Amino acid sequence: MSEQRSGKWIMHLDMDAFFASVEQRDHPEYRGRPVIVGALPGSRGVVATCSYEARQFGVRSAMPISEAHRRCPQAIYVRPGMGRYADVSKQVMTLLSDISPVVEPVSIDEAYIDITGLEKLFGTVEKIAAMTKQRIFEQTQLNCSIGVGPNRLIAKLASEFDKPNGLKIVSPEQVQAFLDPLPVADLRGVGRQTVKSINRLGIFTVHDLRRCSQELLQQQFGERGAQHLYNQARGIASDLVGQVSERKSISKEHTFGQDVSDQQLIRDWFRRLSSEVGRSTRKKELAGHVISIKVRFSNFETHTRQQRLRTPLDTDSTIFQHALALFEKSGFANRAVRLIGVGLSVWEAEEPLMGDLFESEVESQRDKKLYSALDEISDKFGDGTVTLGLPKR
Ligand code: TTP
Ligand code: MG
Repeated sequence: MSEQRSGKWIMHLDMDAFFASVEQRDHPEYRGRPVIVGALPGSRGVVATCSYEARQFGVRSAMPISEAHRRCPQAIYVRPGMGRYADVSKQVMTLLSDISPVVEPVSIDEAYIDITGLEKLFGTVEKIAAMTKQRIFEQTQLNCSIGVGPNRLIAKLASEFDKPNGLKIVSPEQVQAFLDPLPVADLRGVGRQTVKSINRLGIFTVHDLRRCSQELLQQQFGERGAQHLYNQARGIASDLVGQVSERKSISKEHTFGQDVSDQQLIRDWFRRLSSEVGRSTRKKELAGHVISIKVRFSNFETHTRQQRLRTPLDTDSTIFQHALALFEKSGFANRAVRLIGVGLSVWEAEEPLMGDLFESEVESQRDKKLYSALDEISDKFGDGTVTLGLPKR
């Protein structure tokens, strides 16, 4: 089964209820019970994630903890133990790279793996997926869901399809039949607002979407948005898997003439460097997945800090906000600095940044226009000629 004569096999793996499962593993008394990881009841924070037992009560990631507590007061509430989660994540990623040399971690509990050609080594793709699940379980006592398909989109949808503890293979011949009954909300970059506008057109499933003319989609979602939906409805997507490479890191740095402790000045330079990084990123039609900062103190001691992002960045203000937050969080803020830098590690955006775009369509379209106008002016007159009025902190 699942013989694929040409083309690729991409596997997507995502741990089930990740933080909550680690807690249940480490605290046997939590097993089989609703566990909510995140803020504690009585605070103003949110749910990071919750066990599947808690999901039955309607609790979800990012829900205010007060709402979660209303829905499920009997749950066990725990604060995240990031160190332990990061250790497990490392274990899982290492194990994946023992199976294939081409692994792309996309978040703490999720990765794409190119398993093309590994059949000779391990047997069918079904066997490879089952072996991966088994190895992960043996090493971590945790379940994951795996999807395999001819490209990233199908692999990702397949892993979501069969959650939790799922294993779903979609061969190239099965792609259309797999996609057609799915609700459009399952597609990438289709947020709540987009679903509403699509539903208004009488489109509910991928099958409906496929029958919709490209003109109509273009009228509604612009050329890029329409193309993205059109492609997804037909299972057309990138099959490239790769680690974020240094080569594709865009960074800018500034050395001060003399050591600087003025926080406002440092902030202004972070803002300026962020704009430069943003501009280069947009020019290349890329989006950043890891943001980094570099700080050199007067004694030449140099530090870097980086953070993987849940949502790709390409606007000056978001790059600036993340860079500054990293700086402030790192406790560097009260020392005199000699150099600062901002960097984004990027890879080709496999899809336009539609999640953001469609959530507030008008605003994002305006932002895009504004940014491309700013980019043009800066190209003509040099860096730093114009910057946006970025939020003051
Ligand atoms: P997800 O893989 O999105 O969620 P999950 O693993 O908890 O559950 P699922 O079985 O549906 O995959 O995210 C992985 C971890 O990232 C999750 O365990 C906690 C963290 N996270 C947050 O902190 N905030 C969020 O809003 C989300 C979605 C996840
Ligand atoms: Mg997960």
